Amino acid sequence: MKSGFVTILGHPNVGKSTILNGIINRKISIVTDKSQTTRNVIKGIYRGKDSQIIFIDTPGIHKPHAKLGVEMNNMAYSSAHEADVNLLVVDASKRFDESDEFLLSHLDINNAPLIIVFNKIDKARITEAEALKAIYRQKLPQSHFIDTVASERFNLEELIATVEKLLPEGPEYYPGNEITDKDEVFQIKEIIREKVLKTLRDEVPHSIAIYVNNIDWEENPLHIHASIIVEKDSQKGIVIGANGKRIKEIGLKARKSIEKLLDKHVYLELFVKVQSDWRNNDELLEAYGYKNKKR
Ligand SMILES: Nc1nc2c(ncn2[C@@H]2O[C@H](COP(=O)(O)OP(=O)(O)OP(=O)(O)O)[C@@H](O)[C@H]2O)c(=O)[nH]1
Ligand SMILES: [Mg+2]
Repeated sequence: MKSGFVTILGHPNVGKSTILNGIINRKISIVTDKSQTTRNVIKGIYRGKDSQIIFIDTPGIHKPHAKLGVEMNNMAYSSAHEADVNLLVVDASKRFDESDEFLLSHLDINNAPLIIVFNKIDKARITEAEALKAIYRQKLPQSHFIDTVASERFNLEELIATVEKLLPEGPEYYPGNEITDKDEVFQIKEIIREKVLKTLRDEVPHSIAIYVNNIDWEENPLHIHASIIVEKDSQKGIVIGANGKRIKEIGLKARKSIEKLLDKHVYLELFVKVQSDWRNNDELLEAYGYKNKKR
């Protein structure tokens, strides 16, 4: 069988997680309209007729402003280095600029085949998309090209077929039927974070982390006690909202999604906690699950 590891790389907000979810046909990586939504490496296991492909969603590569961003970029770089095939996802509706140069100069693809995925072609003008492709063709002449609209699942089958052709013969890395490497606690945290991101605007989302204090798996309803971490008192007020309205809304939406995930009734208790400058604190980065393990 054809098998291997395929890393999904690119800038924030280009549609990497949407591609992963579309390929696996389940929402295993959260998606929002905000940049830097994904903060971890998330595997999705695709099983074809005669293939097994482990797609790896990564945080969007960007110029980091805090240690968290450095960790996030490093997760993407090291996943790229270890892949059998890499996907570089670009937003086809955007022009090539210095941030793309930054990304290309940092890419460490270790000679693995590269597919450049021109996503969001629904938003792009044909002439501009062609100009963008000409630039990539010149900079990365060995790479393969494909157009997609991940949010509509357009051309994802084609993308999978292209990957299959480039993969080596190999073993079935995951013989069971799991579709992701992430456990339920991780998924619960991500659901809560997604609801916070979708409820808040502007700069606050980047300052948020979720910490699960306790889950009582024996209780019915299942009792989850989690904290929304922010960096400043003012952000705490924003998350809570007037008369606690916003945190109630976050809690309600998160509870419904978690119940769907676990197929159980859930009692979700949310607290907001200030941890100043946690994004630059090694210990807290580790506690919140954002520290790279040394390989
Ligand atoms: N119009 C359009 N929107 C898309 C397409 N694919 C994804 N989106 C939207 O683009 C936004 C970002 O998608 P994500 O999948 O979260 O992007 P990402 O690359 O994972 O972003 P980070 O996790 O921040 O690195 C979301 O609002 C998606 O719904 C597409 O093909 N066309
Ligand atoms: Mg993402």
